[in-house]
Amino acid sequence: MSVVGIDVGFQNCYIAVARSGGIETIANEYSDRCTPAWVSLASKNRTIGNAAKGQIITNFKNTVHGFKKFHGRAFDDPYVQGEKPKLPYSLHKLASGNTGIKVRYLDEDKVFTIEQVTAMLLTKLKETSESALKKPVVDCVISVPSFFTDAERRSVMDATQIAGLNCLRLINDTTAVALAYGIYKQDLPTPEEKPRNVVFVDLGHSSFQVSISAFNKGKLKVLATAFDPYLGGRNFDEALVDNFCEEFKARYKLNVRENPRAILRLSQECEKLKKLMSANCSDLPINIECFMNDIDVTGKMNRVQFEELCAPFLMRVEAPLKAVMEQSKLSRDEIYAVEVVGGATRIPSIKERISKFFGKDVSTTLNADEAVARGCALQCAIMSPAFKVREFSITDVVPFPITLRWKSPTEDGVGECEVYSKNHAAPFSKVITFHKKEPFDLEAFYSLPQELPYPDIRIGRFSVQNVVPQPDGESSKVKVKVRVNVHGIFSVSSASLIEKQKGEGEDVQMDMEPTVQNEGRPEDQVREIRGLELIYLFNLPTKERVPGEKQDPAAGGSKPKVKVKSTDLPILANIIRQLDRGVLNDFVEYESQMIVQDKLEKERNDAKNAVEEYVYDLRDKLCGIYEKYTTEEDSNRLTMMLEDTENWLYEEGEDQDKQVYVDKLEDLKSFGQPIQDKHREQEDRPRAFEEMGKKI
Ligand code: ATP
Ligand code: K
Ligand code: MG
Repeated sequence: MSVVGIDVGFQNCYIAVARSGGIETIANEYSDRCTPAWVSLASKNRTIGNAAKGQIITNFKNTVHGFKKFHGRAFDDPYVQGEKPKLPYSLHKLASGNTGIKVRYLDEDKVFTIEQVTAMLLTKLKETSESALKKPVVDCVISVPSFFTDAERRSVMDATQIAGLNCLRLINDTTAVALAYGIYKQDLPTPEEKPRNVVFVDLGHSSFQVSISAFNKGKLKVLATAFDPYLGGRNFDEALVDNFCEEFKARYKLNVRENPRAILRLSQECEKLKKLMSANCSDLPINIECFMNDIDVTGKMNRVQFEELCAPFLMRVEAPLKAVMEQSKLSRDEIYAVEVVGGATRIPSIKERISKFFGKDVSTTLNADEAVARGCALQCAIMSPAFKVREFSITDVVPFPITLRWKSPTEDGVGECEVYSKNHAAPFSKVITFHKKEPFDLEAFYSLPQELPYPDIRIGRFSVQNVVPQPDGESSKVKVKVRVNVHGIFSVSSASLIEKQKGEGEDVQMDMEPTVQNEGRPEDQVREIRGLELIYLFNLPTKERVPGEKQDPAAGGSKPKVKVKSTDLPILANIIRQLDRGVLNDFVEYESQMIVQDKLEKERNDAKNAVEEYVYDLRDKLCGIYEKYTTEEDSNRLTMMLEDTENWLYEEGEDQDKQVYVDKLEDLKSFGQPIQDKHREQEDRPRAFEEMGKKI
């Protein structure tokens, strides 16, 4: 069983694996530990990662990047609409209203869903892991931003399924970092002592995340998270691009904005310049040859100018820091350390601002690029039976409060209950008891629209079916289990109808606010909501329950146990933005077809390259080491043949089936091999004598 952790970044992906020696970040076929989140579609195949990024200038319309935040988003979402004009490829409104990506693939216009595109990237990361581990990879843990909503998380989960991965957990970026920080620490406070509170900051290419975790030996508890989902390194690149677009317009009369290729090149150069400015205060140049209309352009900038230009973004650093501190109710002197990761925390003035806010130096003890992936791999190792890892429990938080709403005969016709408050512990199950005579719907939604990164607050509708009254015509007790699972996804996971048996006592009604118990034994609370529906809330241990495991409906209650009969009720879920399950299966199938297509295309190319290499190699040797093993006439004839083959490779042999190249190579070898054999014989002879000599 493989243990793999994947950090799927907006720009950069990293993979960490567990091997007997420990957790290791692995490199791809370019010896690069970073795989760019790029996918390029072409007429015969797809290229993904580094190779795709290389296609950006030549095949920009079909080279997709910066798509991570289209997960779970409607096409009409303001963020999607805002991104659209900046992208060199086209977005497309799917029939479901979701965001699709339109490209040319296999010489046809194709629209891929965001789940499919991320699946392509995951396929690549899966293959990279498989070649490092030399075995199939299925199980993995994948990171997502802590602010990802249900729709986004479900969409990422669908992508993992399309790619043939079994994602054991979607873990929040900063939680993965916290795990990577804490699990090796030998000096954490004991469970009885005051915890060690550490702030984790991740500023990536697209987003800014902050969390505070409290550590004790063997566990971490996330206290709070805060974020600016739209602040990242890309804002700084874009500010530079805007600046130079203006400048080049004034100085060279170039309208850069109209030329997507030029914008792409300028973006790449601006990112390089930005990185250089992190290490350098002085004026730094930007030079692009043949930028547009054969004009070479130059510009320069220094750090002070850069900070001025980016002041609006730098100003946004403080708000999430403040928010996370307020939520945690900790004072600054209760913070043990501030650990920063993510590429954009390398910008000096970002570090300065963070350090100034907390009144202490930021720590960079973790690898800024790889900590997330390492944390994911650690989580995977903990969950895997194949590895023995130090016991370490994680309690995460719910980022946005979740409310359930249902039709009710009282009040204004609706009942409502906030089932998960902000920063509620997760994963977490609750059981709610309703008194109903007929089937009913539960609408789940996010309670605070202003906190959500997009305007749609809906999560889904869950219809509890087959509810009937008691034989005496009274309402039945219906226990509904809701859950925020290990991926941070909400669902109404099960429901059961409780039938009163003879001799049952009266319900004891208690009016008590639910309190959240994160650790220790599960504890029940009962409370009355608006005088009618009785709600039981009880906490389950954070460990995922075995599916099918039945809960004792009367477990731990404060009232005497009564005989009850419980019948499972079906739940019909209608989830916002979710891919149709049938379509999802088609995508699984289609992804494997594309994998086969890529493999065939690779083999075809390899066969072609083999012909080309043979031509060059044999030609070299004919005028070198093979010279004395062939007649001049044979050699000339063969050289001619090689030249013909070379020309053929550029003309009608440019684009042939694999077999044509295989046959061609065989053909050439039938002439080359005898010469090679003669040469080897001669080479081997003296060696054989030597060997004999040694024996004698
Ligand atoms: P996200 O976390 O938003 O999904 P990501 O994980 O892909 O994105 P990272 O790899 O953490 O992002 O960071 C990439 C960003 O960091 C880019 O904007 C990159 O330009 C920036 N970056 C990397 N090195 C430096 C540096 N030395 N100075 C400034 N910025 C840098
Ligand atoms: K990353
Ligand atoms: Mg990241």
